[in-house]
Amino acid sequence: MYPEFEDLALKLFHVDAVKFGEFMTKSGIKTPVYFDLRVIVSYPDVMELISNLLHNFAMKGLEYDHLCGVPYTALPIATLLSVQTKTPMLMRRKEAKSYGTKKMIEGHYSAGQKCLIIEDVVTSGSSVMETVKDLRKEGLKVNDAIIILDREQGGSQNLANNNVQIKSLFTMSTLIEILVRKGKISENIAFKVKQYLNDTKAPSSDNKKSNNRMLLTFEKRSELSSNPLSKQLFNIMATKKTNLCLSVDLTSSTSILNLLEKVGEHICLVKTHVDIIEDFNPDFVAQLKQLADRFNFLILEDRKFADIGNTVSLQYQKGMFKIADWADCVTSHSLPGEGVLKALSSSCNGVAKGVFLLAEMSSEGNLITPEYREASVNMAAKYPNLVMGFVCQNKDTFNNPGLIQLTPGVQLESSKDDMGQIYNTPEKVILENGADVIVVGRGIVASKSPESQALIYKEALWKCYTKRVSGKLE
Ligand code: 5BU
Repeated sequence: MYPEFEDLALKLFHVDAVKFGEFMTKSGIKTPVYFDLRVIVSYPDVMELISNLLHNFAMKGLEYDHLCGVPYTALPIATLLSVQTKTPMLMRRKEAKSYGTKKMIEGHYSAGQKCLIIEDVVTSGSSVMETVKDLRKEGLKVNDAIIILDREQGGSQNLANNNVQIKSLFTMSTLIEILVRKGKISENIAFKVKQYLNDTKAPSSDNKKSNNRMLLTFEKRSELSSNPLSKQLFNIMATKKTNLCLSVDLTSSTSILNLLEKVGEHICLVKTHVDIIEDFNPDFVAQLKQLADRFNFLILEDRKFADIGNTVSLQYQKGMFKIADWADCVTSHSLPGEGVLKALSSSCNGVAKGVFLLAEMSSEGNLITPEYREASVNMAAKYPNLVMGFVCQNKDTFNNPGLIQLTPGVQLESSKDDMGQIYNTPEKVILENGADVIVVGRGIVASKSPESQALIYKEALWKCYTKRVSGKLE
């Protein structure tokens, strides 16, 4: 072993890029080892050592026209290597912009050129694959990835299955071996880490299909769901063959009821904003519920709760709307923290009610960040009986196939309104972005014939869903 590798292993240990003890992973599993290579940006000598080793060892013999770091941790390393080797760099956007036309890859390139991937840590290989897929979509060839650490949990095999070969500076075993030899960790710790890594192999890309919500039918997902109302909604969709949610943004109760009378058979869910109805009254609610029973759809009040728990509890149960009495489910922001979910779960008098938590919005320039989205999903995991799914725009928001992705901002053509709403097409939101239930408002409500338009949407949406679960996308 070259001494530079030992030097790097010790440096990573000393800057706490690798830690041993008892940690909790994002998915709530205990782990005896923890990597956070993000800290290396604070240590220029470590950055320099890593890029030199990648250059002198991992990149040797590979052919490439471009370098592309997997966002974010590998970006500065890719930059150093780009400058060092005078190789142009490409950058992949981590977040797809919510509207259709925005480029995913920044930089100048032509189809057919080769791109080498740079990544810090590989576990299952899925982050590398996300970047590879976007580059390949642009016609670039991607055959190799260079990695700082391979955790040996199945990632290199998964990537090889997808024609990406990896070269890593360390495998987990070599890193552990150096740290034991240099007296930094005990044999006992090394044993525990190896055992943990063996027991927690990442699912192989083949097995993963059986748990991939993009490929599972609503019938199957109903079985996998632990939330009673999600189960019910999955079953309604499967039975009625519709994943259309109508957003009835009308201001008179009669116009809402008349519209639902006409389109009730085409929808799985109706979404209301009760506070815009000028003549709201208890009789409206009674008739709405009758229609829901007759046509077999659920009622979602898009209340977007966003206050402290106590106030939310009052807004949910009291006032003139008494939402808890009639809505099967509601939408809520996660912004105030868990209190809002506590309030909504304790306000149902034992009757199963659901919440769709906002993890993203469809409007241009909204302030939700990837970190906020992730924190919302983590918060929801503590309330599995309450949270039915997320209002969001991207499939990466969550993986659990028992949860439902509700996506607004949909029309037959991609466009925008003049107040910041962004519309994507059924194909885009279902096939690429992972939408399960699709919210359509003005696309139907403002059309000359809402009844025939609802049928057109229902059929277009269902066609995309069946194509998605058939797995024949590319
Ligand atoms: P539209 O007419 O299809 O634009 O109506 C969309 C509905 O979905 C409308 O009631 C919005 O309040 C709701 N909505 C949205 O458009 N975007 C979002 O991110 C969220 C809700 Br959350």
